[in-house]
Amino acid sequence: MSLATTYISSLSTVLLAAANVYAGIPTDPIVPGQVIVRANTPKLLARAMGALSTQFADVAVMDQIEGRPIYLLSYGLTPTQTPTDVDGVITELITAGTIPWGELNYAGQTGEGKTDSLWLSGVAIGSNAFESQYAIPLLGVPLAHERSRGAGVVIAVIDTGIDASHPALGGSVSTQGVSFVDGTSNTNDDGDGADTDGDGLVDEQVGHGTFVAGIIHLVAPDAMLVPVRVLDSEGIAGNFQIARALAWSIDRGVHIANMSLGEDYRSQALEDIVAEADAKGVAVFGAAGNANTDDPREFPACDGSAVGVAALDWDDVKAPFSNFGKRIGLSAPGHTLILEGIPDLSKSIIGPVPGGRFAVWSGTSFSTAFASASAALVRAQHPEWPTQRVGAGRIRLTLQTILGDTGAPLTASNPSYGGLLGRARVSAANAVAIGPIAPARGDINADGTVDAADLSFMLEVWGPTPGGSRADLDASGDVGASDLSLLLYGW
Ligand SMILES: [Ca+2]
Ligand SMILES: [Ca+2]
Ligand SMILES: [Ca+2]
Ligand SMILES: [Ca+2]
Repeated sequence: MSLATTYISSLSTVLLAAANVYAGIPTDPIVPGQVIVRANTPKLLARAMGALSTQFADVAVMDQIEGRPIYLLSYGLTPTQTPTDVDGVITELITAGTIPWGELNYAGQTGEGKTDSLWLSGVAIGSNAFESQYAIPLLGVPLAHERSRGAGVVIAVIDTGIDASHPALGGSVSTQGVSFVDGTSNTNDDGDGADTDGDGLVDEQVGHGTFVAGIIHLVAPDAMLVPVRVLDSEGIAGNFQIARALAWSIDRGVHIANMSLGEDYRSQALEDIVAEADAKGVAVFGAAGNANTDDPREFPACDGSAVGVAALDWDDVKAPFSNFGKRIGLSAPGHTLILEGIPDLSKSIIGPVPGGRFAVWSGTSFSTAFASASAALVRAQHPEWPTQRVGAGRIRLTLQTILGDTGAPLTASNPSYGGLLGRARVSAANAVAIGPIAPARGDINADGTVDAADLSFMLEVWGPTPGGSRADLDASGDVGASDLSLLLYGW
């Protein structure tokens, strides 16, 4: 399915039940002619479509979030109708109890795409600069690696795709990702040569997912990354597809979902799936946004079931662009110093971009990657989760609490933002200092050695494991020969 290529702005009222009071006015564009509804039975869906058909032409089901009764409906508009005319019908359907909610399909996007922030590459920016960027010693990553490298943790990178061939990603990208962009299975971080959002920039967010993945891999080198391509080459997707991408990640058995994107419309579709993720032990990390504001809020960052991440500079001072607010969970580095067009590489966020290159960039997308990867290091220390004490529904909160309690305090460096940048700036070293040493890759039963017991566990679950398994060492969705060779490598 291709996304609508034209967008219109609207200050429409939100189409939620009255209990959901929104804190600001959404500025993200509506995808016209599309409405999302939850209809819990086929009969109720038919009733909702019937009601829509009394006022709109060609009402049809375009798509469904797999396994959930959440539908994307299309409808035709006459020249005198506007997309928000659907509002009245939705309100009636909610009042009648036919559907619990319905909403227009707004677009979400990368914070960087929203502010036309582009990555900057150059010959001087190489792998050495990448590996030694300021955030690495600041977070104590080398020390953290003595206790955890993220083995056994699977992270969904819900983004523009990943260039898995980039040397900086070193075999960490699963071959079995998914694309919701163009109906293909292509998860590469590719452009299409077209300026589909009409902002004058062609493919301005190509490289975003690769850059984010590179940061995650640098911090959590033994974690496996699953490319979940949902943002187009402009960095945009409708919130139906964003929610669907997270639902797919849950079903795929990931532990962490990195969502370096946001929408300032509070989508109930996304909120439902974020709540499901949290209940099932999938920790969602969302970018705070790059508009230096707390209103309107960005979602999923400000969803109470997700971890919102703001961006700081090299001195733990809030990045000028970073959003803030009481709903933000954590902060992490995300600011690059550029003077007269030249980046100061000692004060830069550096990541891989397609074509084997490296670039500098600024944004809360990247602070989100540092935070989610630090969480992956902690998650790897606890292969026993969920347990009775840390049930699935407490995993996200436990990770957030550990990172918040062990991080660097921010009030002294940010006196004007007390309590508005999350609990702390993440410290990977401090976060893993309090838990056990994480098992190595291949130590499936987490007893400290890779041996016959792990092999026998692997052989027991040999074959497809679509919902995830600790024996699926390369996060390919099945346990097979490549997992066996990784296990033997660590023997
Ligand atoms: Ca564009
Ligand atoms: Ca494009
Ligand atoms: Ca073992
Ligand atoms: Ca496998």
